[in-house]
Amino acid sequence: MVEHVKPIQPTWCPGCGDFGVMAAVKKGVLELKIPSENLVLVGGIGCSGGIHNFMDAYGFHALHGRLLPTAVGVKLANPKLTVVALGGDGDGYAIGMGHFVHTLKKNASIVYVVMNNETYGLTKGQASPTSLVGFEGNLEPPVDAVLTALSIPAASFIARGFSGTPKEATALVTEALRFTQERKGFAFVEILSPCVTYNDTYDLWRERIEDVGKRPGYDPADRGKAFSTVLDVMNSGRIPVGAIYRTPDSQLRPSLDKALMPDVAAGPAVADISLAKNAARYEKMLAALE
Ligand SMILES: Cc1ncc(C[n+]2csc(CCOP(=O)(O)OP(=O)(O)O)c2C)c(N)n1
Ligand code: SF4
Ligand SMILES: [Mg+2]
Repeated sequence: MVEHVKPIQPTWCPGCGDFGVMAAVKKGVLELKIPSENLVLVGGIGCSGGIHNFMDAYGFHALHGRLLPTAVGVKLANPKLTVVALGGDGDGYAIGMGHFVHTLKKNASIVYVVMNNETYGLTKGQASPTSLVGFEGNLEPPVDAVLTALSIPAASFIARGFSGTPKEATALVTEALRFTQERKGFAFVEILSPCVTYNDTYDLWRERIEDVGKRPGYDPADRGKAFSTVLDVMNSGRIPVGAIYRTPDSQLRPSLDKALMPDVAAGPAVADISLAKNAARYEKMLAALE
């Protein structure tokens, strides 16, 4: 018998930005009518990474920084599934940074949502790779994951939203979900998601965000222009948000899942591995070992 486990109430602090991120993901899922049995959420370790417990979908709580290889594995096992990896800035850009870069390069059709609060929320507010100089004694200027993603030629959808502007964040997540449903490749959406307990940045971010799409002549299909505009916005002391880059359809290379499994229904997880169906193949494999 299959047991249906109901989502639990979120355990986040009241006002945590992650509520806005979850609302954006839920709205995107509802808009695209993705049935819960076809949706897999892979959470990282951190306050943010618990999100899969609060939604009606399959969930996997990965090791710290290892949610991306797990999510790619799920997609390759059954490409019919919509796979969304969700974690924090500490999980994704510190211990998980190597996986982040290589997952951008691999380009499997999964969504990656990073809830960036510029701190390690779960472990009580230490500096993370995105913390500003001076935060909790931090001496190092922050990394910018959007610039990192733009520098990787295979990265095909790159966006940044803010949980304080829910309509825009929802539109970005929905576009990312649609992008991966069409098997176009990896969709990366960082959402600025304030930690009201250890780094309350709501007012600062509300004042500082700038939608790159509103700059005259901005073209999200032009990677070079996207890079220089993002830098320009950052150099003016603002935070670039919006649909920053998407590879035009004419330039898309096949995603990893499409290249390996053109037939979406033929994933190894749904293959018939019964003895009756495969005896001849198994015998051939055994003979090859002799
Ligand atoms: C291998 C390993 N190292 C360290 C930790 C301790 N740890 C738990 S959560 C976390 C960071 C969480 O920060 P972030 O990913 O930004 O998530 P947030 O809580 O801010 O949402 C760390 C370092 C761990 N659980 N596992
Ligand atoms: S500690 Fe911060 S990140 Fe964690 S639930 Fe509370 S507000 Fe959110
Ligand atoms: Mg964090």
